[in-house]
Amino acid sequence: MTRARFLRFLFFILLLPFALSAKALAAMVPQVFKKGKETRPITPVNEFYVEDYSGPPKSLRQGTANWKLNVTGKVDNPLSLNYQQILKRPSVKRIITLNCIGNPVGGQAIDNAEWEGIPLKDLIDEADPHFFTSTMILRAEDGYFESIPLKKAKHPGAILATKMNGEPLNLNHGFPLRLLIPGLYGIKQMKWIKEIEIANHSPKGYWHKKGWSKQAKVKIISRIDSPENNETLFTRQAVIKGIAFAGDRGIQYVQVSIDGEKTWSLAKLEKPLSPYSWVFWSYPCTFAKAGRTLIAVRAADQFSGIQQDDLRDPFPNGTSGIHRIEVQVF
Ligand SMILES: Nc1nc2c(c(=O)[nH]1)N[C@H]1C(S)=C(S)[C@@H](COP(=O)(O)O)O[C@H]1N2
Ligand SMILES: [Mo]
Repeated sequence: MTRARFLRFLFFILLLPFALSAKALAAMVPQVFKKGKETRPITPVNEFYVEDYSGPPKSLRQGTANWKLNVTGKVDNPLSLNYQQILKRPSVKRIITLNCIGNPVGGQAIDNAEWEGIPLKDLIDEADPHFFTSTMILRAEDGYFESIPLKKAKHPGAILATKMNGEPLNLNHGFPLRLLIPGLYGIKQMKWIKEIEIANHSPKGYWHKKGWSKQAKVKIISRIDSPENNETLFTRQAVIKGIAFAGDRGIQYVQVSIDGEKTWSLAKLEKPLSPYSWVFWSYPCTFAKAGRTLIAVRAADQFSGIQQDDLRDPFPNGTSGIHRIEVQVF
């Protein structure tokens, strides 16, 4: 071994325990709920996964009397809006799928809802940011903080939502106001938001400080929902079904393999509910023989090509690992 290689090796060994403990510190544990066998296009509010680092803030349990949304920092026209003023502004509806960056391959920490609220762009335009500004620093009532490039405020899907599936937001999902920006993982979709500071520096967010991605751009995912892993199928004919999602980049096609990934076939896609929604796919097939059968799925978006199976660990950037299941065919 050369000296340089030995030093690199030593460096790696010495850092290993730190890397492992950093990972433990960074544990992100979404709460998921039992669902029916069929995944529904719009997830009912009470089945929608919940994740936050310390629960809903107590201050909001009493209502919004002490709550305001402030747009501050390098702007010509700082804003301070109470709940009633927010409700009076023109609103839009957006169907947006939310996906936790910690969601494992085949995991359930991804759901879809129709959100209603005010376009983020309108609010930021009204505040009138100074010319050389680059960032929105976000702060929430529970102490959560994040930063997001200011250009994301121009995203046509970005809204500050007051409603979820036609009902006022509940406390778990961010009442009175939460942010949604298509294309980014859940860590950026701030609940209980109270301040947007326009700045030209970008401090680390809560999860970024613990080693998770700064950008949090969603990767392509696809999931098999039916049949289930280890299910026994009593006929050779089956319809394999599931979802695929690529943030705001649109799913172009989905492929299924039933022969241990030797060959792939195109699945049928349903029309997505919006440009920012998951897509339902199905693949009717006949299994060649009885016995243990491997099923896998992969998807492609409109821009970056086919889903890659290289990194299956969600930490630190989220995973696009291929979902594989095994069934017993009779
Ligand atoms: N204020 C605040 N917003 C937050 C969080 C948080 O801990 N505090 N967690 C984020 C994470 S990691 C995810 S995945 C989504 C989950 O949103 P949901 O609970 O509505 O599904 O909220 C995000 N917004
Ligand atoms: Mo998350």
